[in-house]
Amino acid sequence: MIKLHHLRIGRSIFTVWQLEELGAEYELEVYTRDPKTMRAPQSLQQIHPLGKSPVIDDDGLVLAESSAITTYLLEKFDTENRLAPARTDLQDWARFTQWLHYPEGSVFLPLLVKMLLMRSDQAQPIFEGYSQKEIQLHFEYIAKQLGDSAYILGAEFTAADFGVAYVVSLAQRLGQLEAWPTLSAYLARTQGRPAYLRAVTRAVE
Ligand SMILES: N[C@@H](CCC(=O)N[C@@H](CS)C(=O)NCC(=O)O)C(=O)O
Repeated sequence: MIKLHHLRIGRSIFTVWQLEELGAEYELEVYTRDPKTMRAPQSLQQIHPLGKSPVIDDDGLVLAESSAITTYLLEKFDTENRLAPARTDLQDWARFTQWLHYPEGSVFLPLLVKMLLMRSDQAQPIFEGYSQKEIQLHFEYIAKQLGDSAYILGAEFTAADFGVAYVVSLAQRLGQLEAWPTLSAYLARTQGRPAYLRAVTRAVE
């Protein structure tokens, strides 16, 4: 059975959610952050050298990186392509792949810079300018892609929504969503899904 090493609070709740959407059987090992440094405990490094979460262990395969985990779980459990387009339509599949990797690859960094600035008591105009400009750029892009659609690739929920919802939820935690009603509504919609609610209950978030 898959074991998910889940660090509270962070992006691995989105992997719990994925396991719930897929109806997979899984076990959770829960870790808590150091309250002073907010870093993961050393014990996570015994699971994977980077000491970060999410990490899954599936019958000896120890896998890190949320998007790689998403891809693996889709290959293993989404045999009927409920959460991702089949590769027979290469263009649809490529579009899906772009949205799968985009949150972690592009949106997370300016949000992380913003988070660090909020924890700092020194003015950092270069970093402040960078993060504000990039957050604006990415949120405009995401809001335009959403348009009137319920989910990032249209009317149907797909696995690309896990990562997008994660960065939007991080933005909400950082107080960056006020100017973005489309993104707030999207977050409420994704987090209202029964599988998300089950994930939060199971992980005691
Ligand atoms: N690129 C990785 C990032 C993993 C990551 O940084 N996870 C955070 C939790 S959101 C973490 O473990 N932080 C604890 C630490 O760095 O000490 C992914 O997508 O899984």
